[in-house]
Amino acid sequence: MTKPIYVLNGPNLNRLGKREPKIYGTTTLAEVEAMCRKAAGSHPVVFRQSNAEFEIIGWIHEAIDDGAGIIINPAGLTFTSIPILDALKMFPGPIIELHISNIHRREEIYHHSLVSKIATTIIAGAGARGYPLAVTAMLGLLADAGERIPA
Ligand code: DHK
Repeated sequence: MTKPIYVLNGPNLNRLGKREPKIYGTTTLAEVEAMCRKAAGSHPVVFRQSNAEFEIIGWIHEAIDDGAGIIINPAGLTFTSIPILDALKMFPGPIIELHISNIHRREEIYHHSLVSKIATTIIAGAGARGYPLAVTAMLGLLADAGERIPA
């Protein structure tokens, strides 16, 4: 059984498409999910979004037991959530931190990611295209680690 790639999204990302389009673009979260599934091909994907920290932590715990890799855009929780960092520290597989915008070109409050302290790699500033990019990178990381990647 191929363990899925978990794609987890934090607060306000449910509003993609309408949320500050000059920063986040006009792609909706549903369209992002479709992009991820297309990029994953036959590899299973669990795609979720929540505005609640506890739900994201619960999904990380689920991934610890059942997931191959985690792609996470914690959104605003990126900079504040030690519980999310602590949960990610328990995950044995690759972690890709993802941001639609380049957080380092934005206001100071967005410059200090807690998640970067554990992430295998970081993708920021590629817009919504960063998501399929992250899935492709994750498939490569899993292949490198010897995880079975369907042809
Ligand atoms: C999304 C958010 O909601 C912000 O809080 C982050 C991130 C940036 C993004 O670019 O995807 O700072």
